[in-house]
Amino acid sequence: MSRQTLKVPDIGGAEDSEVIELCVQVGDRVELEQGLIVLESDKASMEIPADQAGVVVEILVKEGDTLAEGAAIVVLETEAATEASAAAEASEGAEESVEVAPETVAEPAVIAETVIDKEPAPDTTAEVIVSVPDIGTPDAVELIEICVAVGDHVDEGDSLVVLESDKASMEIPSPQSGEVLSLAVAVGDQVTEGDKLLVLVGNAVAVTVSPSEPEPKVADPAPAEEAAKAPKSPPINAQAERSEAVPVASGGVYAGPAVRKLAREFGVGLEQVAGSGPRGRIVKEDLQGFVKSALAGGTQVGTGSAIPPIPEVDFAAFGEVDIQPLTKVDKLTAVNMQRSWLNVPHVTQFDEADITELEAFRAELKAEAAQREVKLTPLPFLLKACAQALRDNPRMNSSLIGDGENIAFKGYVHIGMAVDTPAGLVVPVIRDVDKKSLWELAAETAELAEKARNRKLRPLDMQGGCFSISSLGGLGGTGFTPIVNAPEVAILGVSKLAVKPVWDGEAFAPRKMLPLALSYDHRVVNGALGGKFITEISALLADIRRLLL
Ligand code: CAO
Repeated sequence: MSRQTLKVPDIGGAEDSEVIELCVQVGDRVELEQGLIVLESDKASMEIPADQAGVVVEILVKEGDTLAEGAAIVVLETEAATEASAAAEASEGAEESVEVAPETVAEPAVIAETVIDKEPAPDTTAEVIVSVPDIGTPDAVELIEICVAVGDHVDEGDSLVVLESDKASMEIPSPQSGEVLSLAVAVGDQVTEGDKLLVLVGNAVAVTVSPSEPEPKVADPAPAEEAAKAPKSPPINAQAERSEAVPVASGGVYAGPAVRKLAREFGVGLEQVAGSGPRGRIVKEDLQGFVKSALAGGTQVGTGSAIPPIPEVDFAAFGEVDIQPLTKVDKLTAVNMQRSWLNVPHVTQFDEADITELEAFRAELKAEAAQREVKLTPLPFLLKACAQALRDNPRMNSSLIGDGENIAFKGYVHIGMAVDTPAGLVVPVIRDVDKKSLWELAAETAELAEKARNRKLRPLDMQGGCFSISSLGGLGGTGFTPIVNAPEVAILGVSKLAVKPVWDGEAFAPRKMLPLALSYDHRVVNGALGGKFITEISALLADIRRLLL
């Protein structure tokens, strides 16, 4: 028997990280790689695993302590000073790479960036390995289509494969022209940035894809600027790799790798589980509680809460049926909608904006729009009006923080717009709407809608939204109640304008009336604010000169 003090390893420069969770107690037996504590820096939380097995005899830290590399965490009684620990001691500090079993590295925040170095090719038949480029997420995504076959000639920019993440489908273009020599992937494979896709025989430029210095990535829903601001971490050593840093809110879920692994084993989607840990972190007990209540309620794990399931019906018993698989986007939309519908107490408020003058102005701009090669629909005006109303009413531009104790007021105005595509509903986000002109917004909305329909959106294009607009005006209908795109707190639904007789004090006049429906999260927005907000939007649309005020 011997006693070993386990310390904080190299955590990639994240000094002064706070202990937010103790995962063990005195007397617990811990296995190699089992989480001891969870540390949280301002960029990420990370579970610190045991680098040897044994029984905990003393815990040297408590929640709230701030620790840096080298700080003592626990004292373990290990079974004899094993060769393994002796070897570990001997190699302490050595920066050699260690193979890590894939399941022990759950969604690492620190991933290898790839760079493409272009150099003149020594010969014209150089083999070129084409790998998955930066796809804006460290998570593995599914390869759903291979657009080329061995022997095909491709030009630079031609689509090679299509990847589908939880958020979007994206085509990966060829970095250069050449002939496809071999394929390294198959449909259904899960791939991440840097994975080899295929080999081309190039004809002009040798393109090599090589890993560069690891760089921290902050995943959804943190805004892109955050990721850009994150300091470059120094090269991590083997110990730091095993520390399994995870994004604070990877995929909108805040949980450590051990809990993620357990959730995978239970087949539970963590987005269904409420976190009771610090800052809404999902801890093991939350997951166990969720599974217990799901079982007690007679529901299948993975289908949601203890709500009675809709009965299975044999549709074929009543006539011909064609069963088609849902797309990934459809499935994700279903989860998101159900999550919002069940979590957010919705109120929907209606109004009609008199856009007679706006439509006259838009008609006047038709020739100029054609000259600029943009289509000026009512949407850019709606975006502008919403941006101003969001600026004027900060609570509409906020989100509840998972701990239920705090609310985040956003200093930026990024607005999502629902786009109907053959693959399903997607919501690309237009950044800094308040700072853009109508022409810029017209061009950008058209470009994003086009990208959405051609599956060219990147995950980042759909992140960071503060508010959403769902415009069904081009399609018709007199009104609908949109579902809030949580954690946003409100969404504006727009229906088709209709010419209606409106009393002007002396007579009825024909006016172009635009039906608006504002749904909001009643935990954050009360009826008075909802009313004020939609009235302001109507007023801005009725007299767009007010957008200048
Ligand atoms: N009333 C009357 N006409 C309208 C209108 C309105 N409220 N809004 C747009 N139109 C007109 C446009 O001016 C355009 O007319 P012209 O072709 O004569 O110029 C036509 O309808 C088609 O517009 P559009 O749809 O091409 O462009 P848009 O800027 O209005 O909208 C986009 C772009 C991407 C939002 C839209 O195409 C779309 O996908 N909407 C669906 C959103 C959706 O699915 N929401 C549901 C989400 S919840 O299930």
